[in-house]
Amino acid sequence: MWTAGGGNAAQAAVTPVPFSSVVPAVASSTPAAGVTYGIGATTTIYTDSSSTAAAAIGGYLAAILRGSTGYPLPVTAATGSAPAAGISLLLSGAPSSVGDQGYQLDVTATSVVVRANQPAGLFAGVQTLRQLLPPAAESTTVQPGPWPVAGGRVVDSPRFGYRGAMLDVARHFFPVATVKRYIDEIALYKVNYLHLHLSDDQGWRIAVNSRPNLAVYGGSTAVGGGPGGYYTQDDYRQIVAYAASRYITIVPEIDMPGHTNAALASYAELNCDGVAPPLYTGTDVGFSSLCTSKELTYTFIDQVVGELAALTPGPYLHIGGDEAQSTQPADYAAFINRVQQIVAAHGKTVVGWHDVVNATPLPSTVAQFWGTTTRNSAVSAAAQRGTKVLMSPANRAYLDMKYNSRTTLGQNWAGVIDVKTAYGWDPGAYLSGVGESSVLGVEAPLWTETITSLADVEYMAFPRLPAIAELGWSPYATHDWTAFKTRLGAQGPRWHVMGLNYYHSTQVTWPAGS
Ligand code: TNX
Repeated sequence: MWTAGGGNAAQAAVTPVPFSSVVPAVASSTPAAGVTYGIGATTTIYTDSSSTAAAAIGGYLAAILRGSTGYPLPVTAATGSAPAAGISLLLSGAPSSVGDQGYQLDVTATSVVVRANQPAGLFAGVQTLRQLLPPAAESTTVQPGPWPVAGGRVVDSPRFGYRGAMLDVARHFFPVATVKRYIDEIALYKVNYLHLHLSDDQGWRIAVNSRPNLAVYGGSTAVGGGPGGYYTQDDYRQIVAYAASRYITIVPEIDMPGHTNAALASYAELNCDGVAPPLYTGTDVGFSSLCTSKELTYTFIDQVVGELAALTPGPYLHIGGDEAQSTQPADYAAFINRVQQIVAAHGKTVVGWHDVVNATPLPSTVAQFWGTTTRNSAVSAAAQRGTKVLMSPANRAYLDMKYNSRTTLGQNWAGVIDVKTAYGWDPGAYLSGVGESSVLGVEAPLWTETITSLADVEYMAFPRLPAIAELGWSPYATHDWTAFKTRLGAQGPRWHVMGLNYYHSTQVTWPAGS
């Protein structure tokens, strides 16, 4: 038990959160028994004087903690490399082994020091620090405290470079504020990519200046016939910038050649017969296709990809490619091959659902595995030839699957997925013939045929998203369901404070207050 000293008379004894409670599990840690740092009214946040990014991360941390502690928490440039008393965020002195995304955290009785080689690592270290504080630290109103942080050292870095979430904004549209909130929620678990499924049969959600009908008409409805919506390019830039401030890269997806009814309805000339179909608000898949034999189709794709690439600072552009059941296999392969060239010409790396391995993937093309088996000969053959695979097995990582038969939201075509199932697999050894070195990372997709609100998104993502995030970040040596269900449960009181609408899975050990 620890009681904060000086300056705050009304402090109750509070046991600091142990390093073993952090999600994703940290790669290594050495607790210092009996040592505790306490954030207090005079705490200062020092940031590396050479880095505006470090200053921004300090400002981000201060903004979170000012609300709950009520302390001023000034953010100021660190002088020299020796850590002052207080909290320091430094881009020096981290072991090179933590790479670009990892960090070292040292907590003594007088200081908290996060060291990293790159700002992304500092940001990750700050997420760990947040989780080491009591859940009340996430409150937006002033709480009594105290604000202890357990003493010792954490040295932490990710297993995989890509840890993603996907949000389908096509089946139902979600406003910018919802996407920003989801970004904040996934950042806490060191997720560093957010894939946005921007188009599908039921809606086109991004303004394309050269093709205005796509958003204005193609975006005018949704599954079930709602009003739909779309992001203006300014909206989209805001999302990209907000994500970047949380060290999350947006991966935009335009799904093609299937899943394109909204586009086909918006421009008649995209159809082989020149006739635009009506808008579609059902949930069938596999009925639509761009006209792969028309030259105009590729001009269209070049315009769309060109505008999207210009809005995308990140390396990846996702071309979908799934469930193209209305496109002949030879036409599909030729189409995907040509679209890969278009994406490359706009300076981006292609990601496609794993169906794209049926074409000829460029050496850089990433295949996103969404199958429900642990054997896929086309994907493993591609991996043998060098294709990198992003792991999203639908019966493990799909956040739109029901938790169990009583879950009212979601689907069950890939099975029901409670937390133990979501957690219980090894991305580096899951797919036969696709070894760790072929795996780029993991992604948890949330399809939204049945999902219509932020509350729904949260309910399906939590607590499974943190489970997938841990598979992506933590060394497999830390994998342990018994430890995980307690570590994950400790997030419950935090989500409660954040007003996050999570599913209270009976598989998880939730403490009081969650
Ligand atoms: C399959 S997964 C789809 C999506 C659906 C999803 C629903 C994939 C690449 N395609 O079009 O939304 O199932 O779970």
